[in-house]
Amino acid sequence: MSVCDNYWFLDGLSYLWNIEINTDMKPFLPVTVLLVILLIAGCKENDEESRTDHTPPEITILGSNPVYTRLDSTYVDAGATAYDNVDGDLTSSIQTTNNVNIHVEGTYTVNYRVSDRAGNIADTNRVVKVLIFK
Ligand SMILES: [Ca+2]
Repeated sequence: MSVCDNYWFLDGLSYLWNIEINTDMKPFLPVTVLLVILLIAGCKENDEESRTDHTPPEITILGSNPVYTRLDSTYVDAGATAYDNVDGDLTSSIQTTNNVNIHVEGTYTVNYRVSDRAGNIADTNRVVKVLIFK
């Protein structure tokens, strides 16, 4: 019985190729199956490793916290960095929510949120106070 049957159609002409496993190669089949099983087992081990990570990333807020800024000035957030015990540098994955309205006096928060591959979430805020300086 053939293991692989490949049909190739080229330029309107059909060519039929029957590739059968040579009887000389049959002893290697169990080895191939074993290698595939080992590969799958290896992938599962990696999954287990990421599932045992229960430590959330650490977010470091850059610059001042809180920040005091003048009404109607320009607020440029200094950002944050994130580092995880397993995934390493996650700074580029930080989701920043910045609702500072520089034209309305008040206290605002800039939120930084990041998750590692295992799903542990880190969440931290910077306080921004928009003030009228007299
Ligand atoms: Ca982690």
